[in-house]
Amino acid sequence: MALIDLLLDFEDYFPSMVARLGAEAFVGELCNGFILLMDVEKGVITFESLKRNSFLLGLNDMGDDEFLCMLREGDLDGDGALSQMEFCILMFRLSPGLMDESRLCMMDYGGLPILA
Ligand SMILES: [Ca+2]
Repeated sequence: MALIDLLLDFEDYFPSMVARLGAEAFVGELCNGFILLMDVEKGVITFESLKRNSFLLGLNDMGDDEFLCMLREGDLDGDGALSQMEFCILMFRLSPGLMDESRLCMMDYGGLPILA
């Protein structure tokens, strides 16, 4: 599956998930996703951990290029890995319909004005 298809799937998927779970539970789901994908020793998602754990999320047909693209896209501080905050922000950014909702969530998570 190409990354763009994946993103389009997310876009369809997330708003309905938010509607079903509520925003708070949705953030919890994202955090679960992060924990599944992260490198347990480093506490962040790296290229290696993403590659190793992506099958847990059913992303096993993604290629190296797509993983790198996802990392580059989400890595806001340029350390080459995704922190929990970076991962959640990336997931929200993949779903434009959630912008208003995500701003509210981010305020609960430290008030970062990243999506403003
Ligand atoms: Ca980073």
